[in-house]
Amino acid sequence: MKGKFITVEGIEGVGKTTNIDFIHQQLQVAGRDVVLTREPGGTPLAEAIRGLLLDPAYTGMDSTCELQLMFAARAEHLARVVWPALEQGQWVLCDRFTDATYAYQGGGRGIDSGVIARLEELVQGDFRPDLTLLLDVPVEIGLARAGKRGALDRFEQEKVAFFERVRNAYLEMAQRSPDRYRVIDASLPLNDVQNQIAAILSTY
Ligand code: Z5A
Repeated sequence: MKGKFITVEGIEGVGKTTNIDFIHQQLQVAGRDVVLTREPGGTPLAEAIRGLLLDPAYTGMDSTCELQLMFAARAEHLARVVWPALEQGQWVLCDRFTDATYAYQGGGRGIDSGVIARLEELVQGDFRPDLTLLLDVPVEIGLARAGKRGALDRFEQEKVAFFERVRNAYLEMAQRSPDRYRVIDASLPLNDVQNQIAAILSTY
């Protein structure tokens, strides 16, 4: 692929939405032609699947159903948005990707990582992000920030212990893949968080 694939990850309320426009802007200033997208979602069909996944009406959804919906949305997103953009030399900045599946469906729901790896192989082969920015905060800070936003989606209704497992899964992935991951202390004031991001992007 000619372009670069950058993903942004983290637990609930960590500040991805707040920072992704900043990251987008930094990349554009550096002269990159950037496609900004998200998972689950990014195409009309994948956004419809996102609607099912987040809808509190489906609280208690079977976890393997949830896993397969994540990968169904991802297959569509990769085929229609991500791979064509990268082939044309554009950079793709994606709000969450497969690491979120390992963190939420693996760490959070307890699905065996070998099962996730088989779907990963089916849907994306050996395609992986070039760079992953992990915004990290203690769970209580993330949930306190997210709690100010009003109605909770299906994931946001989970308990603290779920998000602790998700956070630990992310930190373990970051430890295992130091070349791809950069961990950002997102508990700091926004300006300090964005200074960390800018420093990372300036060396990339
Ligand atoms: N999911 C999954 O399970 N498996 C998968 O494979 C994938 C996803 C791809 C939707 O994701 C759900 O899908 C997600 C995991 C699951 N569910 N959860 N949890 P999402 O990314 O769309 O949803 P989200 O994690 O809830 O993201 P969000 O709602 O966009 O939150 P955020 O982006 O991390 O936070 P924010 O809205 O930018 O910030 C929250 C508040 O904190 C806001 O008021 C900010 O002004 C404030 N904030 C941000 N930074 C700071 C700092 N530094 N200081 C003080 N206050 C701050």
